[in-house]
Amino acid sequence: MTTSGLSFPDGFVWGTATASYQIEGAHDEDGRSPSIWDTFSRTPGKVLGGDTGDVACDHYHRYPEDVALMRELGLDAYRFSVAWPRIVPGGTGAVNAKGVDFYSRLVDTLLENGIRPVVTLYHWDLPEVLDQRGGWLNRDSAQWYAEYAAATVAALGDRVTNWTTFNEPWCSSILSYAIGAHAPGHRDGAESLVAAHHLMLAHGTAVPVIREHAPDAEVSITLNPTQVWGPDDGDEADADAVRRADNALNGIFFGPVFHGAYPAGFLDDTAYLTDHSFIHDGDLETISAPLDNLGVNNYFPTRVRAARDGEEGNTPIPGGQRVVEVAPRPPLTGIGWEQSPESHRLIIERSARESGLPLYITENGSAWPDTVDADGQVHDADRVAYLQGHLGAVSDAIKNGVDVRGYFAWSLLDNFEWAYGYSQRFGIVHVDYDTQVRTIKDSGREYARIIAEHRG
Ligand code: IFM
Repeated sequence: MTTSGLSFPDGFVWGTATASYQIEGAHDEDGRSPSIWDTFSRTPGKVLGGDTGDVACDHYHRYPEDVALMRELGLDAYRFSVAWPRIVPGGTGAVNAKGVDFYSRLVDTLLENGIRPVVTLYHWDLPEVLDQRGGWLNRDSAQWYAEYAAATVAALGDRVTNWTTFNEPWCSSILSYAIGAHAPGHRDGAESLVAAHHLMLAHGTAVPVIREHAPDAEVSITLNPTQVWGPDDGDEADADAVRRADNALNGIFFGPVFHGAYPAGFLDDTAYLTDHSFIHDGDLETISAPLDNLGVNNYFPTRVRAARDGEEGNTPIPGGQRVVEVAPRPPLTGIGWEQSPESHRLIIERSARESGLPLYITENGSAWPDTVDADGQVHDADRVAYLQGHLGAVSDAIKNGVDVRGYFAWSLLDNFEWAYGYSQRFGIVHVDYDTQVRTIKDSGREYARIIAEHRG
């Protein structure tokens, strides 16, 4: 596919993204305390192959080499997350100077290389000590988080101008507390609603705190909305299944964060789980604090239908009792996710309508079973095609009037893919986990070519 017909506005930001636990390693160095992912990955049966983030890509020690790779690729920006257990190892209280120093050096190195740091404050690595105090089920988590955010922004806010409160709170709540696939691995629908609410409360509580410490910065949240498709057969039950799935996947965050209310029907649909007494007066005003932009992470659409006579639903999403999630349609990526540039465009357009804000595509990418060939190169033609197709969708959304200001490929490096361990490679740079040798894949070179072709 040629990408010359794609169009991106002047100043469009080209970047890549990573997350602390997925790449840093150095799990017990310089005062870092364990996170819920250290505990979860050490729990037998939770992560494929028993893999952990103990070493990961050793980015903690190799960040200068990784920044040099970014420069070679011609990136404008690098989106990374800060590990709360490095900054405040006790969860609350004392700030760890060595942890701060690591991110300070990383930020300086990026800036010296002309790369803008785009920082996420929470990408799933809650300090384990806080989980022992109830984690996101404890309403105090909003204050714990705001304190941690204040310490981090106070330390880096003189140089970092783009702050994101949370990455994909859907994963830290529904996937982690209802489905149980992510840390802390609970399977309780009611808990997942409490966690989602407290994550949003933490977000809304921290927004003014971030602004206080970095008055000129842009503040955002990154959500992972997904286009929900039903059979489109005019069947009322199927339409209701789509509505319920859409509320539990998208509306649960779009509603409170951008409209100051949970989506229509959601509280009734989930009343079998809880009386919602965790929602206090004033919470929704706090949660809907004005933002400067919205980060959108999107990889695939979701397909559902209604359960038929006597059939059970097959998904534990809250309010989804009669929802059946159906198989993705080919073509699939290596991890088994449906490839659909059309759904990518649709969800970008929806995100713009819901938020009324400029957007950044803060993650998009695909996993494939890459190998280094005899020529020393990684010929990942499937990832190249996915990248071109999805950038085409971004360009189409822009042509349709959406204010998309940047795209961050997931991911800079192959890394620890959560419950899949190291079995899934998302990087545009290959990592040999035995030697830590990095090899730019064909997709990385194609991304660099597209960047050069379209740079304002
Ligand atoms: O690896 C993850 C990332 O941490 C969050 N978004 C989705 C990616 C691929 O699963």
